[in-house]
Amino acid sequence: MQQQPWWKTSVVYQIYPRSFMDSNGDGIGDIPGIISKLDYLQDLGIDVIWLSPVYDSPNDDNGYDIRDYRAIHKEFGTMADLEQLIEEAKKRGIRIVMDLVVNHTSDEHAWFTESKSSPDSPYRDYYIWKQGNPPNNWGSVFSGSAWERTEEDWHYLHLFSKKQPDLNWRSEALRKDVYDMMTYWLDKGIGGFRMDVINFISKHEDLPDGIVHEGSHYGDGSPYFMNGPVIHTYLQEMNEKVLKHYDILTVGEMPGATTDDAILYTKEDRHELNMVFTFEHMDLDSGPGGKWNYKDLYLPDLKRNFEKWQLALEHEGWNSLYWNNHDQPRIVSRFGNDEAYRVHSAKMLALVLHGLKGTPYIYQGEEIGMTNIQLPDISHYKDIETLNMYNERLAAGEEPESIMKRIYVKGRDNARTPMQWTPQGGFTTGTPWLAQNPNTASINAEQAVNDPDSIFAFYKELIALRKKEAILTEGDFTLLLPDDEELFIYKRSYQGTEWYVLANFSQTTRTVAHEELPLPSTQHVIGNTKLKTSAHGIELGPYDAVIVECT
Ligand code: TEU
Ligand code: CA
Repeated sequence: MQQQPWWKTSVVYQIYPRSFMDSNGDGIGDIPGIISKLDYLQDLGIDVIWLSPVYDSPNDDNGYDIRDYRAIHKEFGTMADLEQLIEEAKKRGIRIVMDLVVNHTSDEHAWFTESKSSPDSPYRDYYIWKQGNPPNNWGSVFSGSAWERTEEDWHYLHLFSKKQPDLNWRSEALRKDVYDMMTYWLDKGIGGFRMDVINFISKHEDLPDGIVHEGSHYGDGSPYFMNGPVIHTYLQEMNEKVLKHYDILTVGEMPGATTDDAILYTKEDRHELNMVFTFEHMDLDSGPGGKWNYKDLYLPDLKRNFEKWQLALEHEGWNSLYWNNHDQPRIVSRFGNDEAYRVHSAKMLALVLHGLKGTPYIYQGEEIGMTNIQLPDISHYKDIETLNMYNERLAAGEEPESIMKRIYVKGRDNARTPMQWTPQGGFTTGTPWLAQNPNTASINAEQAVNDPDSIFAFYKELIALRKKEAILTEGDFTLLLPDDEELFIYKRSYQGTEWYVLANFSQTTRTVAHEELPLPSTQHVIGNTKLKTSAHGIELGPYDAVIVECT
Protein backbone atom coordinates (compact mmCIF):
# COMPACT_ATOMS: atom_id res chain seq x y z
CA MET A 1 0.00 0.00 0.00
CA GLN A 2 1.40 3.33 -1.01
CA GLN A 3 2.02 5.75 1.83
CA GLN A 4 -1.12 7.81 2.46
CA PRO A 5 -1.19 11.27 4.00
CA TRP A 6 -2.11 10.84 7.67
CA TRP A 7 -5.45 12.60 7.29
CA LYS A 8 -6.64 9.84 4.95
CA THR A 9 -6.26 7.17 7.61
CA SER A 10 -7.39 9.31 10.54
CA VAL A 11 -10.65 9.44 12.42
CA VAL A 12 -11.69 12.89 13.63
CA TYR A 13 -13.68 13.68 16.76
CA GLN A 14 -15.53 16.98 16.93
CA ILE A 15 -15.78 18.82 20.24
CA TYR A 16 -18.33 21.56 20.81
CA PRO A 17 -16.52 23.14 23.76
CA ARG A 18 -19.51 24.75 25.40
CA SER A 19 -21.17 21.37 25.86
CA PHE A 20 -18.29 18.95 26.38
CA MET A 21 -16.93 19.24 29.92
CA ASP A 22 -17.11 22.00 32.51
CA SER A 23 -14.16 22.15 34.90
CA ASN A 24 -15.20 25.01 37.20
CA GLY A 25 -18.92 24.66 37.83
CA ASP A 26 -20.12 27.68 35.86
CA GLY A 27 -22.22 25.43 33.65
CA ILE A 28 -20.14 26.08 30.54
CA GLY A 29 -17.75 23.58 29.06
CA ASP A 30 -14.14 24.76 28.87
CA ILE A 31 -10.62 23.88 27.75
CA PRO A 32 -9.43 22.43 31.08
CA GLY A 33 -12.54 20.25 30.89
CA ILE A 34 -11.44 18.98 27.47
CA ILE A 35 -7.96 18.23 28.76
CA SER A 36 -9.48 16.16 31.56
CA LYS A 37 -11.19 13.97 28.96
CA LEU A 38 -8.25 13.35 26.61
CA ASP A 39 -7.67 9.88 28.05
CA TYR A 40 -11.25 9.00 27.16
CA LEU A 41 -10.64 10.11 23.57
CA GLN A 42 -7.35 8.26 23.39
CA ASP A 43 -9.16 5.14 24.57
CA LEU A 44 -11.73 5.63 21.79
CA GLY A 45 -8.82 5.68 19.38
CA ILE A 46 -9.36 8.92 17.47
CA ASP A 47 -6.43 10.75 15.83
CA VAL A 48 -7.69 14.30 15.52
CA ILE A 49 -9.90 16.66 17.48
CA TRP A 50 -11.78 19.32 15.57
CA LEU A 51 -12.47 22.02 18.10
CA SER A 52 -15.45 24.26 17.37
CA PRO A 53 -14.54 27.93 17.98
CA VAL A 54 -12.89 28.82 21.28
CA TYR A 55 -11.98 32.37 20.27
CA ASP A 56 -13.10 35.53 22.02
CA SER A 57 -16.73 36.12 21.06
CA PRO A 58 -19.85 37.92 22.29
CA ASN A 59 -21.52 34.57 21.71
CA ASP A 60 -24.39 35.53 19.48
CA ASP A 61 -23.91 32.26 17.57
CA ASN A 62 -21.96 30.32 20.22
CA GLY A 63 -18.54 31.39 19.06
CA TYR A 64 -19.13 31.42 15.29
CA ASP A 65 -19.14 35.19 15.72
CA ILE A 66 -15.51 36.00 16.48
CA ARG A 67 -14.42 39.21 18.15
CA ASP A 68 -10.72 38.45 18.33
CA TYR A 69 -9.09 35.64 16.36
CA ARG A 70 -6.01 35.67 18.53
CA ALA A 71 -7.63 35.48 21.96
CA ILE A 72 -9.45 32.73 23.81
CA HIS A 73 -13.02 33.24 24.98
CA LYS A 74 -12.85 33.94 28.75
CA GLU A 75 -15.49 31.33 29.56
CA PHE A 76 -13.36 28.66 27.88
CA GLY A 77 -10.03 29.48 29.54
CA THR A 78 -6.79 31.13 28.49
CA MET A 79 -4.25 30.90 25.70
CA ALA A 80 -2.07 28.95 28.12
CA ASP A 81 -4.89 26.43 28.52
CA LEU A 82 -5.13 26.06 24.77
CA GLU A 83 -1.39 25.57 24.42
CA GLN A 84 -1.58 22.95 27.12
CA LEU A 85 -4.40 21.23 25.26
CA ILE A 86 -2.28 21.07 22.09
CA GLU A 87 0.61 19.63 24.08
CA GLU A 88 -1.40 17.12 26.10
CA ALA A 89 -3.20 15.96 22.97
CA LYS A 90 0.13 15.54 21.18
CA LYS A 91 1.40 13.29 23.98
CA ARG A 92 -1.53 11.03 23.17
CA GLY A 93 -0.96 11.12 19.43
CA ILE A 94 -3.91 13.47 18.86
CA ARG A 95 -3.80 16.58 16.69
CA ILE A 96 -5.97 19.65 17.29
CA VAL A 97 -7.76 21.07 14.26
CA MET A 98 -9.17 24.56 14.84
CA ASP A 99 -12.32 26.07 13.40
CA LEU A 100 -11.56 28.88 10.95
CA VAL A 101 -14.49 31.28 10.64
CA VAL A 102 -13.53 33.83 8.01
CA ASN A 103 -16.67 34.31 5.94
CA HIS A 104 -17.71 36.75 8.67
CA THR A 105 -16.61 38.15 12.00
CA SER A 106 -18.54 39.43 14.97
CA ASP A 107 -19.86 42.98 14.64
CA GLU A 108 -17.74 43.57 17.75
CA HIS A 109 -14.51 42.67 15.97
CA ALA A 110 -12.15 45.66 15.80
CA TRP A 111 -12.14 45.43 11.99
CA PHE A 112 -15.89 45.97 11.95
CA THR A 113 -16.05 48.77 14.49
CA GLU A 114 -13.32 50.51 12.49
CA SER A 115 -15.06 49.77 9.22
CA LYS A 116 -18.37 51.05 10.48
CA SER A 117 -16.90 54.24 11.90
CA SER A 118 -16.66 55.98 8.52
CA PRO A 119 -16.93 55.37 4.78
CA ASP A 120 -13.35 56.62 4.64
CA SER A 121 -12.00 54.14 7.15
CA PRO A 122 -9.08 52.09 5.86
CA TYR A 123 -11.08 49.08 7.04
CA ARG A 124 -14.24 50.10 5.16
CA ASP A 125 -13.75 47.57 2.40
CA TYR A 126 -13.11 44.71 4.86
CA TYR A 127 -16.90 44.32 4.80
CA ILE A 128 -19.65 44.67 2.20
CA TRP A 129 -21.32 48.09 2.47
CA LYS A 130 -24.00 49.69 0.28
CA GLN A 131 -25.49 53.16 0.66
CA GLY A 132 -29.24 53.74 0.56
CA ASN A 133 -31.62 50.84 0.00
CA PRO A 134 -30.45 47.26 0.33
CA PRO A 135 -29.00 46.34 -3.07
CA ASN A 136 -30.97 43.11 -3.30
CA ASN A 137 -33.66 40.94 -1.72
CA TRP A 138 -31.46 38.31 -0.09
CA GLY A 139 -32.62 36.65 3.10
CA SER A 140 -30.29 35.62 5.91
CA VAL A 141 -29.76 31.94 6.78
CA PHE A 142 -30.98 32.89 10.25
CA SER A 143 -34.25 34.56 9.07
CA GLY A 144 -34.96 38.15 8.06
CA SER A 145 -33.07 40.27 5.56
CA ALA A 146 -29.38 39.68 4.90
CA TRP A 147 -28.85 43.45 5.01
CA GLU A 148 -28.69 45.53 8.16
CA ARG A 149 -29.12 49.28 8.09
CA THR A 150 -26.93 51.59 10.14
CA GLU A 151 -27.93 55.02 11.40
CA GLU A 152 -26.03 56.65 8.57
CA ASP A 153 -28.26 54.98 5.96
CA TRP A 154 -25.74 52.40 4.90
CA HIS A 155 -26.38 48.66 4.79
CA TYR A 156 -23.93 45.85 5.44
CA LEU A 157 -24.31 42.25 4.32
CA HIS A 158 -24.74 39.46 6.86
CA LEU A 159 -25.61 36.04 5.48
CA PHE A 160 -26.02 34.81 9.07
CA SER A 161 -27.02 36.89 12.11
CA LYS A 162 -26.77 40.67 12.01
CA LYS A 163 -23.99 40.27 14.54
CA GLN A 164 -22.05 38.32 11.89
CA PRO A 165 -21.16 40.80 9.11
CA ASP A 166 -19.68 39.17 6.01
CA LEU A 167 -16.07 39.91 5.21
CA ASN A 168 -15.17 41.28 1.80
CA TRP A 169 -12.62 38.88 0.35
CA ARG A 170 -12.01 41.23 -2.58
CA SER A 171 -9.90 43.28 -0.21
CA GLU A 172 -6.31 42.19 -0.50
CA ALA A 173 -5.51 43.69 2.89
CA LEU A 174 -8.24 41.58 4.50
CA ARG A 175 -6.92 38.45 2.86
CA LYS A 176 -3.43 39.16 4.08
CA ASP A 177 -4.69 39.70 7.63
CA VAL A 178 -6.54 36.38 7.48
CA TYR A 179 -3.46 34.54 6.21
CA ASP A 180 -1.31 36.09 8.95
CA MET A 181 -3.83 34.99 11.54
CA MET A 182 -3.83 31.43 10.14
CA THR A 183 -0.04 31.37 10.26
CA TYR A 184 -0.15 32.52 13.87
CA TRP A 185 -2.26 29.48 14.76
CA LEU A 186 -0.32 27.00 12.66
CA ASP A 187 2.88 28.15 14.30
CA LYS A 188 1.37 27.14 17.63
CA GLY A 189 1.42 23.58 16.34
CA ILE A 190 -2.23 22.97 15.49
CA GLY A 191 -3.11 20.16 13.09
CA GLY A 192 -5.16 22.10 10.57
CA PHE A 193 -8.41 23.94 9.96
CA ARG A 194 -12.08 23.17 9.54
CA MET A 195 -13.22 26.14 7.48
CA ASP A 196 -16.67 27.49 8.24
CA VAL A 197 -18.85 28.07 5.13
CA ILE A 198 -15.66 28.68 3.21
CA ASN A 199 -17.43 28.32 -0.13
CA PHE A 200 -19.45 31.49 0.68
CA ILE A 201 -16.50 33.90 0.64
CA SER A 202 -16.69 34.89 -3.03
CA LYS A 203 -19.82 36.92 -3.69
CA HIS A 204 -21.04 37.76 -7.18
CA GLU A 205 -19.93 41.32 -7.90
CA ASP A 206 -23.36 42.60 -8.98
CA LEU A 207 -25.22 41.16 -5.98
CA PRO A 208 -28.31 40.25 -8.09
CA ASP A 209 -31.72 39.52 -6.58
CA GLY A 210 -32.48 35.90 -5.76
CA ILE A 211 -35.61 33.89 -6.55
CA VAL A 212 -38.30 34.18 -3.86
CA HIS A 213 -39.37 30.63 -3.01
CA GLU A 214 -42.92 29.95 -1.92
CA GLY A 215 -43.55 30.80 1.71
CA SER A 216 -40.59 33.16 1.95
CA HIS A 217 -40.39 36.95 1.99
CA TYR A 218 -36.82 37.08 0.87
CA GLY A 219 -34.80 36.09 -2.13
CA ASP A 220 -32.46 33.11 -2.19
CA GLY A 221 -29.05 34.61 -2.84
CA SER A 222 -27.22 31.30 -2.71
CA PRO A 223 -26.50 31.08 -6.48
CA TYR A 224 -24.60 34.35 -6.07
CA PHE A 225 -22.50 33.51 -3.04
CA MET A 226 -22.08 29.72 -2.91
CA ASN A 227 -19.03 28.50 -4.86
CA GLY A 228 -18.76 32.06 -6.19
CA PRO A 229 -16.81 33.44 -9.14
CA VAL A 230 -13.30 33.65 -7.62
CA ILE A 231 -13.53 31.09 -4.83
CA HIS A 232 -10.87 28.84 -6.31
CA THR A 233 -8.48 31.73 -6.76
CA TYR A 234 -8.84 32.61 -3.08
CA LEU A 235 -8.32 29.05 -1.90
CA GLN A 236 -5.29 28.57 -4.14
CA GLU A 237 -3.85 31.79 -2.84
CA MET A 238 -4.50 30.68 0.75
CA ASN A 239 -2.82 27.39 -0.02
CA GLU A 240 0.19 29.05 -1.60
CA LYS A 241 0.59 31.62 1.16
CA VAL A 242 -0.20 29.44 4.16
CA LEU A 243 -1.45 25.88 3.91
CA LYS A 244 1.24 24.28 1.78
CA HIS A 245 3.92 25.19 4.30
CA TYR A 246 2.44 22.87 6.93
CA ASP A 247 1.58 19.17 7.21
CA ILE A 248 -2.06 19.66 8.12
CA LEU A 249 -5.66 18.57 7.59
CA THR A 250 -7.98 21.02 5.86
CA VAL A 251 -11.70 20.54 5.48
CA GLY A 252 -14.08 23.09 4.02
CA GLU A 253 -17.65 23.23 5.23
CA MET A 254 -19.55 23.68 1.99
CA PRO A 255 -23.32 23.91 1.82
CA GLY A 256 -24.41 23.68 -1.81
CA ALA A 257 -21.21 22.12 -3.13
CA THR A 258 -21.82 19.45 -5.77
CA THR A 259 -19.50 16.55 -6.47
CA ASP A 260 -18.09 18.52 -9.41
CA ASP A 261 -17.32 21.40 -7.06
CA ALA A 262 -15.84 19.00 -4.53
CA ILE A 263 -13.40 17.63 -7.10
CA LEU A 264 -12.24 21.15 -7.86
CA TYR A 265 -11.80 21.88 -4.16
CA THR A 266 -9.99 18.67 -3.24
CA LYS A 267 -8.08 17.31 -6.23
CA GLU A 268 -4.49 17.22 -5.06
CA ASP A 269 -2.87 18.90 -8.05
CA ARG A 270 -5.19 21.91 -7.67
CA HIS A 271 -3.69 22.78 -4.28
CA GLU A 272 -6.80 23.91 -2.44
CA LEU A 273 -8.19 21.77 0.41
CA ASN A 274 -8.00 18.12 1.49
CA MET A 275 -11.74 17.52 1.72
CA VAL A 276 -15.13 19.17 2.05
CA PHE A 277 -18.24 18.62 4.12
CA THR A 278 -21.12 17.99 1.75
CA PHE A 279 -24.63 18.87 2.91
CA GLU A 280 -26.47 16.76 0.36
CA HIS A 281 -27.09 13.71 2.53
CA MET A 282 -28.21 15.95 5.39
CA ASP A 283 -30.81 17.66 3.20
CA LEU A 284 -32.62 14.49 2.13
CA ASP A 285 -35.17 14.75 4.91
CA SER A 286 -35.96 18.39 4.10
CA GLY A 287 -38.84 19.36 1.84
CA PRO A 288 -39.06 22.41 -0.40
CA GLY A 289 -38.42 25.58 1.57
CA GLY A 290 -35.60 24.14 3.63
CA LYS A 291 -34.78 22.17 6.71
CA TRP A 292 -37.76 23.19 8.87
CA ASN A 293 -40.13 21.65 6.33
CA TYR A 294 -38.99 18.18 7.25
CA LYS A 295 -40.08 14.96 5.66
CA ASP A 296 -39.21 11.29 6.10
CA LEU A 297 -36.01 10.00 4.62
CA TYR A 298 -36.48 7.77 1.57
CA LEU A 299 -33.59 5.35 1.95
CA PRO A 300 -32.81 4.92 -1.78
CA ASP A 301 -32.14 8.69 -1.92
CA LEU A 302 -29.50 8.32 0.78
CA LYS A 303 -27.89 5.32 -0.91
CA ARG A 304 -27.78 7.02 -4.29
CA ASN A 305 -26.28 10.10 -2.70
CA PHE A 306 -23.51 8.20 -0.94
CA GLU A 307 -22.89 6.31 -4.17
CA LYS A 308 -22.58 9.55 -6.10
CA TRP A 309 -20.02 11.00 -3.68
CA GLN A 310 -18.09 7.75 -3.30
CA LEU A 311 -17.73 7.25 -7.05
CA ALA A 312 -17.09 10.89 -7.94
CA LEU A 313 -14.18 11.19 -5.53
CA GLU A 314 -12.92 7.64 -5.83
CA HIS A 315 -9.74 8.43 -7.72
CA GLU A 316 -9.47 12.19 -7.43
CA GLY A 317 -10.17 14.29 -4.39
CA TRP A 318 -11.23 12.86 -1.05
CA ASN A 319 -14.46 12.47 0.94
CA SER A 320 -15.25 13.35 4.50
CA LEU A 321 -17.86 11.14 6.17
CA TYR A 322 -20.27 12.36 8.82
CA TRP A 323 -23.71 11.86 10.33
CA ASN A 324 -23.58 14.50 13.02
CA ASN A 325 -22.17 17.83 13.98
CA HIS A 326 -23.22 20.75 16.16
CA ASP A 327 -25.77 21.92 13.53
CA GLN A 328 -27.54 18.62 12.93
CA PRO A 329 -30.04 16.63 14.96
CA ARG A 330 -28.76 13.40 16.52
CA ILE A 331 -28.46 10.67 13.94
CA VAL A 332 -29.89 7.85 16.08
CA SER A 333 -33.07 9.91 16.52
CA ARG A 334 -33.04 10.88 12.85
CA PHE A 335 -32.19 7.88 10.65
CA GLY A 336 -32.12 5.25 13.40
CA ASN A 337 -34.49 4.33 16.20
CA ASP A 338 -33.83 6.00 19.54
CA GLU A 339 -36.28 3.85 21.47
CA ALA A 340 -36.34 0.04 21.42
CA TYR A 341 -33.40 -0.23 19.04
CA ARG A 342 -31.24 2.67 20.17
CA VAL A 343 -28.04 0.71 20.74
CA HIS A 344 -28.53 -1.63 17.80
CA SER A 345 -29.45 1.10 15.31
CA ALA A 346 -26.67 3.44 16.48
CA LYS A 347 -24.17 0.69 15.73
CA MET A 348 -25.82 0.09 12.37
CA LEU A 349 -25.43 3.74 11.42
CA ALA A 350 -21.82 3.74 12.59
CA LEU A 351 -21.01 0.69 10.52
CA VAL A 352 -22.61 2.04 7.35
CA LEU A 353 -20.64 5.29 7.58
CA HIS A 354 -17.32 3.86 8.71
CA GLY A 355 -17.47 1.23 5.98
CA LEU A 356 -17.12 3.97 3.35
CA LYS A 357 -14.05 5.51 1.77
CA GLY A 358 -13.10 8.87 3.25
CA THR A 359 -12.19 10.43 6.58
CA PRO A 360 -14.84 9.71 9.24
CA TYR A 361 -15.91 12.38 11.71
CA ILE A 362 -17.55 11.54 15.04
CA TYR A 363 -19.43 14.25 16.89
CA GLN A 364 -19.29 14.27 20.69
CA GLY A 365 -21.92 11.97 22.16
CA GLU A 366 -22.46 10.06 18.92
CA GLU A 367 -20.15 7.37 20.28
CA ILE A 368 -22.54 6.74 23.18
CA GLY A 369 -25.71 7.11 21.13
CA MET A 370 -26.95 10.42 22.52
CA THR A 371 -30.44 11.35 21.32
CA ASN A 372 -32.48 14.43 20.43
CA ILE A 373 -34.24 16.32 23.19
CA GLN A 374 -37.73 17.80 23.55
CA LEU A 375 -37.86 20.72 25.96
CA PRO A 376 -41.31 21.95 27.05
CA ASP A 377 -41.33 25.29 25.25
CA ILE A 378 -39.20 27.82 23.40
CA SER A 379 -37.94 29.52 26.57
CA HIS A 380 -35.53 26.59 27.12
CA TYR A 381 -33.86 26.95 23.73
CA LYS A 382 -30.67 28.93 23.05
CA ASP A 383 -29.78 28.57 19.40
CA ILE A 384 -30.13 31.77 17.39
CA GLU A 385 -31.26 29.97 14.24
CA THR A 386 -34.01 28.22 16.21
CA LEU A 387 -35.12 31.36 18.07
CA ASN A 388 -35.25 33.51 14.94
CA MET A 389 -37.18 30.87 13.02
CA TYR A 390 -39.63 30.54 15.92
CA ASN A 391 -40.29 34.26 16.05
CA GLU A 392 -40.63 34.56 12.31
CA ARG A 393 -43.16 31.73 12.05
CA LEU A 394 -45.07 32.88 15.11
CA ALA A 395 -45.42 36.35 13.59
CA ALA A 396 -46.68 34.72 10.41
CA GLY A 397 -49.46 33.03 12.41
CA GLU A 398 -48.16 29.49 12.93
CA GLU A 399 -49.19 27.77 16.19
CA PRO A 400 -46.43 27.37 18.81
CA GLU A 401 -47.03 23.61 19.05
CA SER A 402 -46.47 23.23 15.36
CA ILE A 403 -43.24 25.24 15.46
CA MET A 404 -41.98 23.26 18.46
CA LYS A 405 -42.41 20.05 16.46
CA ARG A 406 -40.07 21.37 13.82
CA ILE A 407 -37.55 22.24 16.53
CA TYR A 408 -37.80 18.76 18.04
CA VAL A 409 -36.97 17.24 14.69
CA LYS A 410 -34.45 19.67 13.23
CA GLY A 411 -33.28 22.16 15.87
CA ARG A 412 -29.55 22.58 16.40
CA ASP A 413 -29.84 22.45 20.19
CA ASN A 414 -30.53 18.71 19.80
CA ALA A 415 -26.80 18.36 19.23
CA ARG A 416 -25.77 20.86 21.86
CA THR A 417 -27.13 19.44 25.10
CA PRO A 418 -24.31 18.67 27.53
CA MET A 419 -22.22 15.57 26.96
CA GLN A 420 -23.53 12.77 29.15
CA TRP A 421 -20.64 11.50 31.23
CA THR A 422 -22.35 9.81 34.18
CA PRO A 423 -25.84 8.72 35.28
CA GLN A 424 -26.14 12.10 37.04
CA GLY A 425 -24.79 14.01 34.04
CA GLY A 426 -21.21 14.62 35.07
CA PHE A 427 -20.84 17.60 32.75
CA THR A 428 -20.95 20.26 35.44
CA THR A 429 -21.36 20.66 39.19
CA GLY A 430 -23.41 23.79 38.48
CA THR A 431 -26.38 24.50 36.25
CA PRO A 432 -25.66 23.64 32.61
CA TRP A 433 -26.11 26.47 30.07
CA LEU A 434 -28.50 24.25 28.11
CA ALA A 435 -30.64 21.53 29.67
CA GLN A 436 -29.10 18.13 30.24
CA ASN A 437 -31.02 15.32 28.56
CA PRO A 438 -32.85 13.43 31.34
CA ASN A 439 -31.91 10.14 29.69
CA THR A 440 -28.34 10.55 31.00
CA ALA A 441 -29.40 8.09 33.72
CA SER A 442 -29.16 5.32 31.14
CA ILE A 443 -27.15 6.91 28.30
CA ASN A 444 -23.73 7.98 29.52
CA ALA A 445 -20.03 7.46 28.93
CA GLU A 446 -19.40 5.80 32.28
CA GLN A 447 -21.82 3.02 31.43
CA ALA A 448 -20.51 2.80 27.86
CA VAL A 449 -16.82 2.40 28.63
CA ASN A 450 -17.56 -0.40 31.06
CA ASP A 451 -19.86 -2.34 28.74
CA PRO A 452 -18.16 -4.49 26.10
CA ASP A 453 -21.36 -4.44 24.00
CA SER A 454 -21.81 -0.68 24.09
CA ILE A 455 -21.97 1.68 21.14
CA PHE A 456 -18.68 3.11 22.43
CA ALA A 457 -17.03 -0.31 22.26
CA PHE A 458 -18.35 -0.70 18.72
CA TYR A 459 -16.90 2.64 17.59
CA LYS A 460 -13.60 1.61 19.12
CA GLU A 461 -13.65 -1.54 17.05
CA LEU A 462 -14.52 0.35 13.87
CA ILE A 463 -11.73 2.86 14.43
CA ALA A 464 -9.21 0.12 15.12
CA LEU A 465 -10.32 -1.70 11.98
CA ARG A 466 -9.70 1.38 9.83
CA LYS A 467 -6.14 1.51 11.14
CA LYS A 468 -5.54 -2.10 10.19
CA GLU A 469 -7.38 -2.70 6.94
CA ALA A 470 -6.31 -0.85 3.81
CA ILE A 471 -9.52 -1.90 2.06
CA LEU A 472 -11.41 0.64 4.17
CA THR A 473 -9.25 3.58 3.11
CA GLU A 474 -8.43 2.37 -0.39
CA GLY A 475 -11.13 0.05 -1.63
CA ASP A 476 -13.54 0.79 -4.46
CA PHE A 477 -17.25 1.15 -3.78
CA THR A 478 -20.20 -0.56 -5.47
CA LEU A 479 -23.80 -0.02 -4.41
CA LEU A 480 -25.99 -3.13 -4.47
CA LEU A 481 -29.81 -3.38 -4.50
CA PRO A 482 -30.08 0.39 -5.01
CA ASP A 483 -33.88 0.49 -5.00
CA ASP A 484 -34.45 -1.51 -1.83
CA GLU A 485 -36.23 0.78 0.62
CA GLU A 486 -34.94 -0.85 3.80
CA LEU A 487 -31.58 -2.40 3.13
CA PHE A 488 -28.34 -0.55 2.49
CA ILE A 489 -25.85 -2.94 0.95
CA TYR A 490 -22.57 -2.10 -0.69
CA LYS A 491 -19.33 -3.75 -1.60
CA ARG A 492 -15.77 -2.57 -1.10
CA SER A 493 -13.04 -4.15 -3.22
CA TYR A 494 -9.30 -3.88 -2.96
CA GLN A 495 -6.57 -5.99 -4.52
CA GLY A 496 -8.77 -9.03 -4.98
CA THR A 497 -10.42 -8.82 -1.55
CA GLU A 498 -14.14 -8.10 -1.30
CA TRP A 499 -16.04 -6.83 1.70
CA TYR A 500 -19.81 -6.64 1.78
CA VAL A 501 -21.40 -4.09 4.07
CA LEU A 502 -24.99 -5.07 4.85
CA ALA A 503 -27.41 -3.00 6.91
CA ASN A 504 -31.10 -3.05 7.62
CA PHE A 505 -32.53 0.44 8.23
CA SER A 506 -35.93 -0.94 9.20
CA GLN A 507 -37.72 -2.65 12.07
CA THR A 508 -38.69 -5.66 9.99
CA THR A 509 -36.68 -8.80 9.43
CA ARG A 510 -35.66 -9.09 5.81
CA THR A 511 -34.52 -12.11 3.86
CA VAL A 512 -32.50 -11.54 0.72
CA ALA A 513 -32.62 -14.52 -1.62
CA HIS A 514 -29.33 -16.05 -2.71
CA GLU A 515 -30.21 -15.30 -6.34
CA GLU A 516 -30.68 -11.65 -5.53
CA LEU A 517 -27.42 -11.33 -3.66
CA PRO A 518 -25.11 -14.23 -4.32
CA LEU A 519 -22.52 -14.20 -1.56
CA PRO A 520 -19.83 -16.81 -1.87
CA SER A 521 -18.39 -18.18 1.36
CA THR A 522 -18.31 -15.45 3.96
CA GLN A 523 -16.18 -14.62 6.92
CA HIS A 524 -17.31 -12.25 9.68
CA VAL A 525 -15.36 -8.98 9.91
CA ILE A 526 -17.45 -6.83 12.24
CA GLY A 527 -21.10 -6.27 13.04
CA ASN A 528 -23.79 -5.64 15.63
CA THR A 529 -24.73 -9.26 14.86
CA LYS A 530 -23.36 -12.23 12.92
CA LEU A 531 -24.66 -12.79 9.42
CA LYS A 532 -27.51 -15.28 9.48
CA THR A 533 -27.88 -17.42 6.37
CA SER A 534 -30.41 -20.08 5.53
CA ALA A 535 -31.24 -22.22 2.52
CA HIS A 536 -33.27 -19.28 1.17
CA GLY A 537 -30.81 -16.51 1.61
CA ILE A 538 -29.34 -14.17 4.14
CA GLU A 539 -31.46 -12.80 6.92
CA LEU A 540 -31.16 -9.31 8.38
CA GLY A 541 -33.15 -8.57 11.53
CA PRO A 542 -34.22 -5.06 12.60
CA TYR A 543 -31.25 -2.67 12.30
CA ASP A 544 -28.82 -5.53 11.84
CA ALA A 545 -25.53 -4.47 10.29
CA VAL A 546 -22.53 -6.54 9.42
CA ILE A 547 -19.43 -6.56 7.28
CA VAL A 548 -18.38 -9.89 5.80
CA GLU A 549 -15.41 -10.78 3.68
CA CYS A 550 -16.20 -12.96 0.69
CA THR A 551 -13.79 -15.38 -0.79
O1 TEU B 1 -22.86 26.52 9.41
C1 TEU B 1 -23.17 26.85 8.10
C2 TEU B 1 -24.55 26.72 7.75
O2 TEU B 1 -24.94 26.90 6.60
C3 TEU B 1 -25.46 26.45 8.85
O3 TEU B 1 -26.19 27.58 9.03
C4 TEU B 1 -26.28 25.29 8.60
O4 TEU B 1 -26.73 25.28 7.29
C5 TEU B 1 -27.45 25.36 9.48
O5 TEU B 1 -27.03 25.25 10.80
C6 TEU B 1 -28.38 24.27 9.19
O6 TEU B 1 -29.61 24.81 9.48
C7 TEU B 1 -21.73 27.07 9.97
C8 TEU B 1 -21.58 26.60 11.39
O7 TEU B 1 -21.39 25.23 11.41
C9 TEU B 1 -22.77 27.05 12.18
O8 TEU B 1 -22.75 26.58 13.49
C10 TEU B 1 -22.78 28.55 12.18
O9 TEU B 1 -23.93 29.01 12.81
C11 TEU B 1 -22.74 29.11 10.76
O10 TEU B 1 -21.76 28.48 9.94
C12 TEU B 1 -22.34 30.56 10.81
O11 TEU B 1 -21.00 30.67 11.21
CA1 CA C 1 -16.59 26.23 32.80
